[in-house]
Amino acid sequence: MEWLVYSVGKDARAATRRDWFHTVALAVRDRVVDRWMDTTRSYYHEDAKRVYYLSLEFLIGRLLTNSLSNLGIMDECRQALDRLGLSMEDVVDAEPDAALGNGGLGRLAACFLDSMASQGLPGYGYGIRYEFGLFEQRFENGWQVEYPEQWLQFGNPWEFARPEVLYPVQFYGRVEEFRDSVGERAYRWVDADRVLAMAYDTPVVGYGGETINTLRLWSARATRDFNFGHFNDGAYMKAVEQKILSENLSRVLYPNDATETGKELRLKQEYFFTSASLQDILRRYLQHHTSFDNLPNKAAIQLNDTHPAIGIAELMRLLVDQHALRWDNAWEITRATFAYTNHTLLPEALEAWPVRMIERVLPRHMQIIYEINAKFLNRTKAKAAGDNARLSRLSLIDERGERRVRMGNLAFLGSHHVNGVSALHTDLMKQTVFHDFHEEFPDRINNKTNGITPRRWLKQANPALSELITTRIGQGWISDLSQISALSEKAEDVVFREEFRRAKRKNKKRLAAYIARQTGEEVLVDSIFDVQVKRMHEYKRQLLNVLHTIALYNEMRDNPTVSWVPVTKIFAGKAAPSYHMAKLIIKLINDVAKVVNHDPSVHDNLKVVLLPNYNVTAAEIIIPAADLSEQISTAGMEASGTGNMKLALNGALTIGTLDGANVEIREHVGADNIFIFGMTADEVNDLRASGGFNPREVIASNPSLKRALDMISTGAFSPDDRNRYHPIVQALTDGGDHFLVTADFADYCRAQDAAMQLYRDQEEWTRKAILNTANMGWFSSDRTVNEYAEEIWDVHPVHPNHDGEGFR
Ligand code: CR1
Repeated sequence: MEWLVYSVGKDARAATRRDWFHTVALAVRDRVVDRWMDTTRSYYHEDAKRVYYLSLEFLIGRLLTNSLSNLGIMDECRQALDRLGLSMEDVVDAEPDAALGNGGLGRLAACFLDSMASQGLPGYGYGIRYEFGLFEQRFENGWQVEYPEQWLQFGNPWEFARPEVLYPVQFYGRVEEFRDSVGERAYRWVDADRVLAMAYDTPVVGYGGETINTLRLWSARATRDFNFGHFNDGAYMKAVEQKILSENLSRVLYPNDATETGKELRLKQEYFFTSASLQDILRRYLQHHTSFDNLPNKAAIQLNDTHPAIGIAELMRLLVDQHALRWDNAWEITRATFAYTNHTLLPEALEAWPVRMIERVLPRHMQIIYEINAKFLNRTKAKAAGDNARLSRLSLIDERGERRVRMGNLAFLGSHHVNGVSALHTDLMKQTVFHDFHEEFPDRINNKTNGITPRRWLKQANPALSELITTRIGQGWISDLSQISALSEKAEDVVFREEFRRAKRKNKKRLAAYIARQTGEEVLVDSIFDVQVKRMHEYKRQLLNVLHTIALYNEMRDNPTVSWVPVTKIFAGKAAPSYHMAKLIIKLINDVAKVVNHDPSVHDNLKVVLLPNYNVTAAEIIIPAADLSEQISTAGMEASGTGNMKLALNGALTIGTLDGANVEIREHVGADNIFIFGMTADEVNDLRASGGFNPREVIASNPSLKRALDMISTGAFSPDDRNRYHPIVQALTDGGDHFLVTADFADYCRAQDAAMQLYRDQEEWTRKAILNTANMGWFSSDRTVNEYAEEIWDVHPVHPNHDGEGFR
C-alpha cells in the first residue's frame, strides 16, 4: 500500500490494474536491490572472470511472476493481494510482454540469462533498449497487420536508468594517418558524427534469489554539442530533427527472423550496442588492471550470431588506436576474448554488409577488416599455394558481385571457439558454410545444444504439472532438471497417469478459454491439441500442416459415420512484414479455419485456430496445454529449435523430422515416444544434389494430396478471390517445392495417423507423455550454460556475500 501511494502516486480507490502491477513490481524490486548490489560487489571483490553475452535480441517476456517465483515469495505476494481484495492473475496480466526479440535466438538469450543467474555465474547481457519491441500482430480479414508494440508506454518498473553510464559512439567521418610518439604509423577516426549510448539496467533474478545479475540495454541519446550548433544558428527545427535521427538508433527492433536486412540503420544498431558494450567492458576491466594482457582471463565475450561481430574490429580499434597496443598483441587478446555462436545455415540469413556501406559508416573498421584479412590470407597462401578458389572462399570479402564483408567469416576468425546449437547443426556447419574454416582450424568448431529454463517453462507456465511433480519427487528438479528422470517409473503408475492427465486437462481448459477470448472459437477440450507455434517461415513448413488439415477435413467429410478422434489444430506465429509468402500462409490458415470451423458435416471433430500475436506470454498458455508438438521443418534447415524442448518437457508428444535438436530429443525420450517422419538431412542433401525431384509426379500419385492442393488452387477456401493462393500452389508444383512439402506429405500423414490412433488409448498416450517429461532433463539451459562456462568461457560460480551491509 505504501508503494502505491508513494511510488505510483495514487490512492487505492483510483488505482487501476496497471497501477497495482506497478505497485507490486516496485515492492518486489526493493527486495532485489540489496542482493543485486551484493552480487555486483562480490564479482568486483573477487575480480571474477565475467561473461558478456552480446545479443541484438532478448525475448524476456513478463517479469513479475518470474521474479516472485525465483525469489520464492509468490505465496506471500498472493496472500497480500488477497487481503487487498485483488487477484494475482489480474495484476500479472497488466504487465506488458517485453518482446525485444524475434524468436528462438532472442528467447535463448533470455533463458541463458536465467540460467547464468540461477547458477551463480557472473554473466551480463548486453543489448539494445528498443523503444518498440516486435510488432503486435492482428488479423484483419484474415491478413496479418502490424501495429507498434509500445511496451514502454506506461513506464517500466524493472529498469534503472543510468544517465551517468554514457559512452560516445561514432559514425561516418574519415581516417587520418599520423606518426605516433615512437614514429610508428597510426590512425585516428575524425570528423565523425557522435551519438551517446545510455545504459538501462534490469536485474536478472536467479532462482533462489542468491545471485542477481544485470541485463544492460543501451538507449541512443543525441549529444548536446550537436544541438547547440544549430541553436546558435537559430535552426531549431534542424536541431530537433538531428536529435530524432540519432535517437532512431534504439527506436525499433528489426522484425526479421532468420533473414538478413541490408539496411544501414541495422548496421548502425549493431555497431552502436557493440561499441558501447565493449567500452563498458574495458572500463570495468581497467578498474583492476593496467595492462590488457589479462583481458581474456577476466572477460569472455559471446557473440550471439554475427549481429555483434563488428565487435571484433571494434576491440582491435580500441586496443590499437586508443590504447596503443601492437597489432599482433591486440589480435591475440581479441581472439582469446571472443567466441561466436552460429544460429542458422540459411544463406539468406548470413550477414554480408556491402564494403561500400562499411567504408562510409565505419571507415576505420573497414581498414581493420582489410588488415585482418590480408594477414590471414597471406599466412594461408603460404600453406595452400595455388588454390585460389579456396582462398576466395576463406576471404572476409565476398568478391562475387558487389563486394561484401562476410560477417560469419569475421566472427569465425576473430573467435577462439565457434559453436552450433545442436549436434546436427554443428555437423552441417562443418560440412557447409564453415567447411574451409573447419579444415583450417579443426579444433575451433564445437557443439552446444540449446536448452530452455525449467523455471519459466515448467514451474511458472505450468503450475498444475509442476506441483504434481514436486509432490512426487521433491523440488530438486527446479534447479537440477536432470532429477526429473525420477518420474520415469511413475509412467507405469495408473494413479500418477490419472493425475498427469488431470493437470494437462486443466491447462487445456485454460487454453480453450484463451482461444475463445482471442478468436471467438469454441474448441473441444477432449480433442487432440495439435500445436504448431513458431515464426511463419517456409522452411518450418506450416504448409505441410495445413495440407494435412485439409486432407483430414476431406476424410472426415467422406466418412461421417466413422468415430473420429477429434483434433484441434492450433497455430500461432508472426511473419516478417516483408515476407509475402509467409503472410499468404497466414491468410490461408485463416481461410481454411473459416471453412472447416463452419462446416457442420465434420461436427466438432476438426477445428482450426490461428492465435494472434504469438509472444512469450501466449507461449506460456499454449505450451502446457499441447498434446502434439509440430516440429516439421525440412531436415537440415532448423538449426535447433527450442519450442520443441518446451513442448516435450510439458508432456506433448513430438511429431517431427530428424532436424535440429529433434534428433537429440529422440535419443533422450526414446524412439517409441516420438513420431518421426520424412526425409533425413542427408537424403535432402542428396536429392538436391541430384537436381531435385518432380513434385507434379508426387502429387499425381497421392490422391489426398492432389485433392487438397486442387481445393486451394481452385478457390475452395477463397471464393472471393480464387487466384489468391496461386503463389503457394506454384511454389509447391512448378516452383520445384524447395522445402519438400509434397515429398514428405505421405509419411507425415502416416505419422499423424499413428498419433491419432495412439490418442484413442489414453493410458498409453499418457505413459508416453510422462516419459517425455521425465526424459527432457538434459535440455535444461542450465546444462547448456554450464557447457559454455566450462568448455568456452572458463568462468566459475561466485557466491555473493549477503551478510555485509546492505543485506535485505
Ligand atoms: C534457429 O532458427 C534456433 C534458434 C536459437 C534460430 C532456431 O532453430 O533454435 O536460433 N536462428 O539457437 C536464428 O534466429 C538468425 O538465426
